[in-house]
Amino acid sequence: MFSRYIVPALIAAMSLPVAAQETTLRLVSAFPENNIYVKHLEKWMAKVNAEGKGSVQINFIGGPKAIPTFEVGNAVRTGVVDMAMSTGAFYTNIMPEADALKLTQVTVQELRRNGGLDYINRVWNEKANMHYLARMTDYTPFHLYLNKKIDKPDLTGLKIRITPVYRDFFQAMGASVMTTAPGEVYTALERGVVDGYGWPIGGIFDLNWQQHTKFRVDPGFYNGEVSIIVNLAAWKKLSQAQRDFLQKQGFALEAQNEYWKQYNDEETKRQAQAGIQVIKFDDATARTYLARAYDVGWAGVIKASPQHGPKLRELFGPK
Ligand code: 173
Repeated sequence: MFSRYIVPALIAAMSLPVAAQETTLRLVSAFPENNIYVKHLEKWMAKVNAEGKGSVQINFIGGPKAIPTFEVGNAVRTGVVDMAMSTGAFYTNIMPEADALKLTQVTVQELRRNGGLDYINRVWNEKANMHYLARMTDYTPFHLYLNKKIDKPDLTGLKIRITPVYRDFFQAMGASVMTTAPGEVYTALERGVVDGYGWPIGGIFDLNWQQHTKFRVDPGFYNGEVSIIVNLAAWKKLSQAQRDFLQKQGFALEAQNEYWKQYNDEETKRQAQAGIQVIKFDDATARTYLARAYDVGWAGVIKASPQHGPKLRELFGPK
């Protein structure tokens, strides 16, 4: 009689203090809400919240209307939010090294094997107060999109919308440049404030840029990086079990990166169907174009970070 009721109750009571509480982390996106990366992220968050009941939950606050694109890095650094989906180019105001992530020529899985991700995390911890949880894009080149025709890699007289991703490369080709968040590209194109823009191969339809895009320049260059970053204090405050859970979810997100190959193929076709013409350089010009992209890209990173740039180059380079 006695033990049947009291003992289980005692055990339950004793186990209470050691059972971790559920923690809800607030996440913002630096990309606008109708963008493909947000859609991809939403599926992931649904899975995290389903599997993380009683442990970790993610509360999606919203996109740049909640926190402007170029402020998101600072919001994560200071703990205004716990997590964000962003790209390094949006938080070079915190650490110039962030923009180097566009220069990886190996997959994130290889970076986890070769120590590249550990190195990233050391720098991100120290300089940005962030844990770099997961890279959710790979196999995603950037392109130059234009409304004026060119026949060689010379952008003299053209004004191009950029982020730090493209700055050194487009300027090296003579462009004048204007930095905007993705959310302002449509208006800049519509008003003819810019003659073109940089963006990955996929996603231009999300905000209707195809309506004001005549040409895409091939080949693409670099490797678009979108990732989940976590405020370091919020990360450390989690229990070991919660961290393990969230990191495992991060690995699962990274394991989906092959998805972008198919998506990017579809987007290439969709651009052709929308009447976007391809400006394709001959092989020799394309080779020089690409070599120049990486040369000026790395020169920019190494100039901005003589301390970490050379090591990142070693870790990010082709195998
Ligand atoms: O806004 C951008 O063009 C940009 O920097 C970027 C970076 C990664 C993925 C998509 C866009």
